[in-house]
Amino acid sequence: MSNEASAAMKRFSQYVQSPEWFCDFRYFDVTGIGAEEGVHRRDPSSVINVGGVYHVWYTKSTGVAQGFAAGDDAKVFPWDFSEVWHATSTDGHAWVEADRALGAGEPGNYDDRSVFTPEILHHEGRFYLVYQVVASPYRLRSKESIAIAWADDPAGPWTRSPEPILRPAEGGEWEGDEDNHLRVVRPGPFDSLKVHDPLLLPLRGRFYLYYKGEQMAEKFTGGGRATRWGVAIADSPTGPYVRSPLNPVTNSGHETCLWLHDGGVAALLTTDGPERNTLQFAADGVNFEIQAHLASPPEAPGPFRQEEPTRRGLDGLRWGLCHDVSGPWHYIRGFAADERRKHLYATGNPPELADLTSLPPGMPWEGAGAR
Ligand code: AAL
Repeated sequence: MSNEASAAMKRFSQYVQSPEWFCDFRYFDVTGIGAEEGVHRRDPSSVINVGGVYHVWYTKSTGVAQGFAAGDDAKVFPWDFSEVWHATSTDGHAWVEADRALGAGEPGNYDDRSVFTPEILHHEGRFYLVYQVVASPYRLRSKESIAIAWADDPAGPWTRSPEPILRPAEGGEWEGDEDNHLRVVRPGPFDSLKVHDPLLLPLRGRFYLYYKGEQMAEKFTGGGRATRWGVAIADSPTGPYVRSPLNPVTNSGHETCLWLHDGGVAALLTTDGPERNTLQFAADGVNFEIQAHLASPPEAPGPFRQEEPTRRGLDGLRWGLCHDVSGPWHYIRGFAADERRKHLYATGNPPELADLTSLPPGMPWEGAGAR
């Protein structure tokens, strides 16, 4: 690149130029865990296939969230007083809400208020749920942690870790005693208030627990809330987990979405930060680079997870579940990566979406509910 090139073209020469990672998205309604008056269903896990049946886990709660001003007994967020539920499907479209995987813990326990935002790992015949926990009372300054439960069957029974496997980082100091999460003497590390959105992947014989960090006195940046992702690594799924010295490993992103890809880890970052709405790849699981910018990606995506690490950029993001929180009752819907635009340019002939991908049968790609 000549020195006379513009700043934009110099930068462009450093981007991955392959269309492999580029796509648009389409959305479709699902039944069984879709919109329902009076119920919030949100933050679906990745979808896994066990013996020909799809499984998903998600946050479920009932009732209107009233906010922190309503007092210690009130439901403060839609994910307050939540449980982790499990649904199954044979076509990815019609789901059956099968069972409650986890309710809140016994009074006085680390998880006695709410358990929510689960992710699943099926590894060597065992199922692991990682999820968020909060203890009562739920206040603005409440710290939120990550716990794990394991079972030999997707329907449970689940055994919980006696303690959280990751707690917020030490080092912050509140200013005064008022319950104000924006007033600090020192904010501490990027994950000093909450560790959220856990996602567990087995990589190179170890276990990588990705999570979103929220800081005490969280800032708002040019790209939204200053949320970033960290990773903590262990030799066994249940820990002990040690944070990477390179944390945070992203400068952006909200709900985590990652999968094993080509010896490393691929990630879809959405919602917050200067690199929101990008697909990224880290050959070592830690040093992520942007591969593509995407328009209108799914919110809180839980893609269908292939059994083996994927080889092509989008194979970990073919279809999945996500949530819609635009109305009073949060609900789960489906998404699919749509590659027709680049095929149109390559061939002059746009194929049907279903011809491009290994999508499960029976989805209403062109019918009512697909947008
Ligand atoms: C989400 C996630 C976490 C937060 C809340 C519920 O989408 O980032 O789960 O705690 O919002």
